[in-house]
Amino acid sequence: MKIYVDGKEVIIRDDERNLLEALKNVGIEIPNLCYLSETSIYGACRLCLVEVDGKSIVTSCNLKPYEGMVVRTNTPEIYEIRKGILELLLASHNRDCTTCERNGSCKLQEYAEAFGIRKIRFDNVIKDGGVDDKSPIVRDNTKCILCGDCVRVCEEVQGVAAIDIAGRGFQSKVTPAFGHSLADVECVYCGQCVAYCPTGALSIRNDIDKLYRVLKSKKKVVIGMIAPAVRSAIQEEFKLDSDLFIAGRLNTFLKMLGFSKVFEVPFGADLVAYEEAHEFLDRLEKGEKLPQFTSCCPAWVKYVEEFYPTYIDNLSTVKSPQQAMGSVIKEIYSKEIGIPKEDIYLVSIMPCTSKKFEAEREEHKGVVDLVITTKELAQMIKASGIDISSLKPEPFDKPFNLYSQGGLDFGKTGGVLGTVLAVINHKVKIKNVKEEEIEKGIRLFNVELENGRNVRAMAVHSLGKAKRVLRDIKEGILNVDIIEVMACSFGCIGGGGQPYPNDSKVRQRRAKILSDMVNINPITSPQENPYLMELYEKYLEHPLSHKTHEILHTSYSP
Ligand code: HC0
Ligand code: SF4
Repeated sequence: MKIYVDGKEVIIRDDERNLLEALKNVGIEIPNLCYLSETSIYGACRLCLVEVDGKSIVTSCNLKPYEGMVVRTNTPEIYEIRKGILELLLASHNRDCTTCERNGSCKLQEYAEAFGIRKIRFDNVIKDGGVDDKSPIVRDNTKCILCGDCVRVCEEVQGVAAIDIAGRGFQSKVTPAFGHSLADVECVYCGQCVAYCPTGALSIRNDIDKLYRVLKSKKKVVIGMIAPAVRSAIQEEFKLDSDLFIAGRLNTFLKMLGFSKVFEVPFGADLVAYEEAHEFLDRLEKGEKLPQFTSCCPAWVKYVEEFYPTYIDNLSTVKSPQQAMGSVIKEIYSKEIGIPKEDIYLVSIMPCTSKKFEAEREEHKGVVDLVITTKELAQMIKASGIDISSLKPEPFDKPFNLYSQGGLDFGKTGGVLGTVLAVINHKVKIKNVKEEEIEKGIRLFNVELENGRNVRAMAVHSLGKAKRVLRDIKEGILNVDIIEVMACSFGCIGGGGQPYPNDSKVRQRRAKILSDMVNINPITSPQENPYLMELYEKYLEHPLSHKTHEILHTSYSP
């Protein structure tokens, strides 16, 4: 379709959702603070104004483009209105920008700068509402601009609806029911509300100071482990392109900081997939607790516990790679190196906010001592003044430095399932796999085994899609044997702890970066990981052994 924008002819797709998105797709970014392509259109901020021939000044988020449309996006009138809106927002905004967690990555701050706002004509009246920091997700209502993005993401994308807008007029605020803390409601700490919040109203608990304190005291041996998805995104914080060696550089940095060893969480992913594949084959054989649900995503596990407790037994009892590997380090590796586990301080570096919650769950206490996010690690690098791209990448430490392709692929949707299938293929041989996209976010795999058996496997990303799948299972419409669920869309690469922006477009780019890293690895299945096999031989005996149940398995609470 041909339209005219600021005097220029522009070709846009016929099926664009609205003018705002159509213009974005041809490189014209209309200012806005509340538009998300992932959710319904809300139209709260009124910044996305354009002037259209025959219509005057209108919002572009709810305007369908049509053939021959004549649009002006940046007239002096529009500039003035936008500036006025920003001033009004800032007048009721807590402007402690220098100490804000979102300083430098806040859209409101970015627009205030772009529109040259130096003085605000109105008094600064800050809404009270207090700060809720009882969970890994920190809410500060004094910085909320009521765009509603968090509410829509939580309800429409995640199917949780832990927060809503309550009250009227100036007293309106985003809050969990009855003014509770997020720590006391059904929130699963996926951090997707934070990923899409344009200001500092939602942020992630920052734990860097804790880590510095431990490093400073020198009382503990600090060991780190880096999750798969961190390396797909951290370079964004430094405006660098993808870098195949970034993980090695992160290792070098952590060693310079005082870490004694740094391991690869993808090793833990191999370990989990190996154990979980055997658990699945066992359930399949017995015909019980099917479909088996993966359990490595803590937000998904909490979702099942909160909303579908009758399906708790379907969750794999294998711990997540973070916790399984943490247990191996504390229970086995500590003895190997002759250091009491109490003297080890284990830090995991994750793209995920819910991993902070997972490490603090009662049953996992004392295993992973601290979880920091991709963004927190990037912040530490920035504070050090070190140019990360100039660091020589160092190999990770043995014996947890090898992993299969799938071990790294865990970081994106389908990775866990693919690795479990790779283990099965080593044992039973897979003859054929037919893939079908049921809908965006839900893929079904018909797996034909050489022994004549068929396995129906499913990979789902975002909890809203998981909700649909669970409903279909409950109603008997869907019949599957094993399901991988990752709470964040596109998997961990889109975790709440990843850099901003963290939207679908960025996530797709991260998926490609991770695939490139996966594809250069010659180890195709966990069984080919020599250190993993050695771990079983020396300590764990065999999958589903008494020993693995002690160290690698867990239970859940309704
Ligand atoms: Fe993930 Fe994981 S893949 S959840 O996204 O399973 O956070 O990256 O570390 O534990 O391996 C996150 C990423 C992990 C775990 C692994 C799994
Ligand atoms: Fe909703 Fe996830 Fe945010 Fe909790 S962390 S409020 S579940 S989007």
